[in-house]
Amino acid sequence: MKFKIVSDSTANIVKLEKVPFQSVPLKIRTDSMEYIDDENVNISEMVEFLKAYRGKSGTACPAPNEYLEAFGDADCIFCTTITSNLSGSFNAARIAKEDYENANPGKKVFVIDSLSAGPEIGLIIEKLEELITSGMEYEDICAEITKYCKKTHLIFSLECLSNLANNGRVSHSVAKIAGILGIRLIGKASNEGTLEPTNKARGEKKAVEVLFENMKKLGYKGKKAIIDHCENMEGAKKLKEKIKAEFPSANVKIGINRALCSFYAEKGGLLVGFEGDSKY
Ligand code: X90
Repeated sequence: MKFKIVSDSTANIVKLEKVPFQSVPLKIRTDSMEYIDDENVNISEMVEFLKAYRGKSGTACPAPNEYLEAFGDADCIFCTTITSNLSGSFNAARIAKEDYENANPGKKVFVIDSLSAGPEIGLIIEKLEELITSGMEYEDICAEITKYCKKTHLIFSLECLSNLANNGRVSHSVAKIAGILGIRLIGKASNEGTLEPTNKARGEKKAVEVLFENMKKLGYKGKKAIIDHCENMEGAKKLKEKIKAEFPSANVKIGINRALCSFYAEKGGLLVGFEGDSKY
């Protein structure tokens, strides 16, 4: 059995150690530039360019044939996508699954709508890697990962929501909250896979406190967490220290937002995926 994990690039994962993996890039477009969200994009340069840029910009999800190509010739594929509520990526992956299974009888693709973005998808992918490596059967992995997805959460702190608002992913009134200098909008991925504001915080220190409080409200008790930042290593480190101070044995990793998540989370943005209580 040849297993493969495929994800769109919103997972912020470029490679995996133990299982064949392929990231399918989304694209970021301005009037003059196109950034393909793969391992070659210079993210700091892109973020700097976008900060100064005043024209129109947007993003595009992969087409079904890009997913098909990524599936390659594997027998059992697990494919994760950003929330279907904010992007067409899941739909494209679902079409690719139909085509792949029709063209290759006996082969299977399990598509997972993460109802989230960034490091929560990262957690799901790392769990899939663990389950596949343990030698579990395809059907059992499908059942296990479905259970796991109920316990993972995403919260975030954003300094600027201009790109989210300009591309219709949040209302302009929500975006305005974070428009004031020094104010961060804290929120979470709702169970429906939308962006749900929960708090406002003034300054990084306060933002980190609120993030940690919110993690605990969602049932975080020192298990696995991934903090993906956009040009904000300081904030990510502060949050990690806070978690470790209360849960010394917690497995907390810091990563970076790749191009798509950086476009929307913008400079200073922190996305935190973690294991907590069951969502429903
Ligand atoms: O199809 C496309 O063009 C991609 C559109 C993606 C839009 C949303 C990206 C969000 C990235 C920002 C904060 C976390 C929000 C999570 C809500 C579920 C990350």
